[in-house]
Amino acid sequence: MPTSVAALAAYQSKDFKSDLKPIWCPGCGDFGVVQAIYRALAAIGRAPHDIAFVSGIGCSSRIPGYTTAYGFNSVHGRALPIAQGIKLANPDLLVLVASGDGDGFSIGGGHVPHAVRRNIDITYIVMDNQIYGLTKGQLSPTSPKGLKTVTSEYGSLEEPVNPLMYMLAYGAGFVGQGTPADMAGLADVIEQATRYPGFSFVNVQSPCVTFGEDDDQVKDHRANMKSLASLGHDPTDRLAAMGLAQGYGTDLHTGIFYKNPNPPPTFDAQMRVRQAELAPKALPRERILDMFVQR
Ligand SMILES: Cc1ncc(C[n+]2csc(CCOP(=O)(O)OP(=O)(O)O)c2C)c(N)n1
Ligand code: SF4
Repeated sequence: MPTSVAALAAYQSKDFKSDLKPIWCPGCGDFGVVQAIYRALAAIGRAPHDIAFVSGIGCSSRIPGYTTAYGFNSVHGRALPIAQGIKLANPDLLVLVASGDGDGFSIGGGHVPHAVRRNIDITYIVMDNQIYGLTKGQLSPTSPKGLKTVTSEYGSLEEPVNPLMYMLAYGAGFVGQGTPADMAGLADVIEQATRYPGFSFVNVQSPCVTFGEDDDQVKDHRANMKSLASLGHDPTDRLAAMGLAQGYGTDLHTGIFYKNPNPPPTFDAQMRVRQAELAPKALPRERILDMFVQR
């Protein structure tokens, strides 16, 4: 749905900025990501109190606190189940999740396929800085092979996870990527992901300037990024998306890898239908309370 003039007039980026001052290291990519999120939310035009923003634990997981939406800086690796619960409890909320690559693909990795296949309408934004930032620079699941960190003194021997392939292979209906080096492009991908009716994923190459591979990553991104649109990529072609996603780690493709042109019904929508069907047969309130009374 195109951004309506009324929605643009209703909210501006500053309406989503909280009074908390970010405590990220100067130059951290997450500064740019939160700005892109403000822009995307303003374009969507929903009120801050209509939005729930959930995160796990990590530098990136501070993001909800820097917005005026309802926020829940929860438990390391558990943002997805909490966000799904919130959406099911109140399907009218717009639910976003902020995570790090460690939070999302290491400790929380087991939740990812189930969130994708369940297809609850939430947007999962992962700040993929290829390192554990908050805990001072340990190897993460997306760290490149050979990376020297405090837990890989002689260089990592492990192949990194490819988050783009991961999500496409699990069947995510929307998979995009961006970088704070292209703020407008990143805001657009986040906006489109949020508008997608179903589980959507945005991988953000958000540099950790303190523990990352080098501290000039934003400059490198600017020099090397290539928009998928400029390559003529058709975002409805899932196999072509997988082909391009294989470049993760070497190519910096930005934009939409895949957007299902025929989104299937979401879990939350199906649940509403089921509830409506079952409503006449629902147990009376007294009977339900009775079931929970200790005997
Ligand atoms: C159950 C649990 N295990 C470990 C930790 C320690 N811990 C906090 S954040 C973190 C990793 C942070 O890395 P990432 O998720 O990539 O986020 P970043 O800080 O890089 O944004 C770890 C291991 C924790 N808080 N809770
Ligand atoms: S440690 Fe890295 S990810 Fe964390 S705030 Fe500093 S630069 Fe950002």
